[in-house]
Parts: sequence; structure tokens; C-alpha cells
Amino acid sequence: LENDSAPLEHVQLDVKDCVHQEMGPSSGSIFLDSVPTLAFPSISTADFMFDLDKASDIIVEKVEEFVNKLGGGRLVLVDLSHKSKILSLVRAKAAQKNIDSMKFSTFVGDITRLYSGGGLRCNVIANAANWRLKPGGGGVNAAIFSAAGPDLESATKERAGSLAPGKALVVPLPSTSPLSIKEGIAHVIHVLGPNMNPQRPNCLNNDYVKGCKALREAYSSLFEGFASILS
Ligand code: AR6
Repeated sequence: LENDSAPLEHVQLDVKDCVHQEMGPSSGSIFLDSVPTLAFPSISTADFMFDLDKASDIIVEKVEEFVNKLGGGRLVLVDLSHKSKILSLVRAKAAQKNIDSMKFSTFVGDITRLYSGGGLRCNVIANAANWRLKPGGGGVNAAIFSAAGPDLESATKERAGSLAPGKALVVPLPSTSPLSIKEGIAHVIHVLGPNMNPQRPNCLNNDYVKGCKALREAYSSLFEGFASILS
């Protein structure tokens, strides 16, 4: 599952158990086709300027808490670049805690092209949303709304008009959406993380007591949302 060029100790697959080792859109990948998988970006750590070291602690803590409550479900943290600091931090900390790499791993790629661009099958993706649940604004939010087309905006609107920090909203993606057709995504889970960027609404002004609490809540809401889809 791991496609990063960094050391593979955390994500080493047991090759003898793998039918395919290569990943690509046409090869069908290893165990991926039937395993419910949530791909999620690191919430709050880019536009919202949350401290990466603190965020990586929280991601690993929450993954560890939920990974065994998800039955067969898997979690994959995604970022765009092989140089992603948050991916390196999380990989190192997950390895230290011996988190099962079949249940949690990291992946470098565009979250809107995981299957077509990277051969990774995910049926659920998370979005680092804004409080209005609106398209645009840059980052992963703009990418997901743009790739999903107007279907995502209308399906989101039907369920909620806004989101509070720390909360998540599960939205079933209409099968007419290009993200469903091309990538096999059935649900998008919007998550609003805490904001440390003074240029954005509800800035916490570096209050990391509040911020860490809200980020923990955000990941709990996200993983509970994924669990609710599985059950
Ligand atoms: N695929 C995978 N990961 C991505 C992609 C992508 N296409 N695009 C960005 N990332 P951010 P935030 C990574 O800024 O900090 C928006 O304007 C990125 O490298 O999208 O929670 C919303 O409207 C980083 O690791 O989210 C909100 O107002 C992670 O996704 C605000 O930004 C999150 O970066 C939310 O800010």
C-alpha cells in the first residue's frame, strides 16, 4: 500500500501474502478491492496552520484508538508530496507504536485521483472543509468539490448548512458524480478542524489547549463517521 520512497519499516507488506505487488489502475491492487477504506488528509495543518508535531501526535493517537474498532476497515493518511512533513512524522510515530500497517498506512497522491492515479481503492474520502461547507477556498476542499462536481454540493446542502470545529458530516456521494464513477468513492466525510490562521474565521490565536481538543474531536468524529458507514 505504501508508495512513498521513505524507509518502509512501518509499511512493509508481507510479500508472500500478496497476490500483486505492483499497484496501478489496471493491476488491481493487493487486498484493496473489497476492503472498506477511508482516505483522509491531515486536517488543519496547511491553510489552518496547525502545528505539525502536535497534529501528528493526535493523528497517531486517534488512529490507534479507532483502528481496531473498524472491523475490516482501513485508514490511509494522504498527502500530495513525497516531501510531506506530516506524512513523515506520522509514519515515524505509527511505527514506534507498532500500529498494524495492514490497517493504517500513508499514501502520496491526490485524494481525488487515488484509484485512477495511484491504484489505491478507497470507498470513502475525508475533506478538510470550511465551516460553510462550500466549494473553493483552495486546498483539499477545493480539489474535492471540483472533482466531485455539483452533486457533492447538493448532497451536502441536503444534510447541513454549516459545520462546527471538531465536527464531521457524512455525505453519501450520488453515483452520477465523477468521483464515484472514476474513483469508486461512495461517501465524502466533511471535517472541520481547528483554525490557527488569523486570516480565517474562528482563529484560536495559538491556543493549543483548545486547538488540540478540537483536533482530537475532529478525528473522533471522522472515524466514527466512517464506522457508521461500515455498520
Ligand atoms: N490531495 C491530498 N491531499 C491534499 C490535497 C489533495 N488534492 N490538497 C491539499 N492536501 P488544507 P486545512 C493536503 O489546507 O489546513 C480550505 O480552504 C495538504 O497538503 O486543504 O484543514 C478549506 O476551505 C494538507 O496536508 O486544509 C478551509 O477553509 C492537508 O491536505 C481550510 O482550507 C490539509 O490542507 C482548511 O484548512
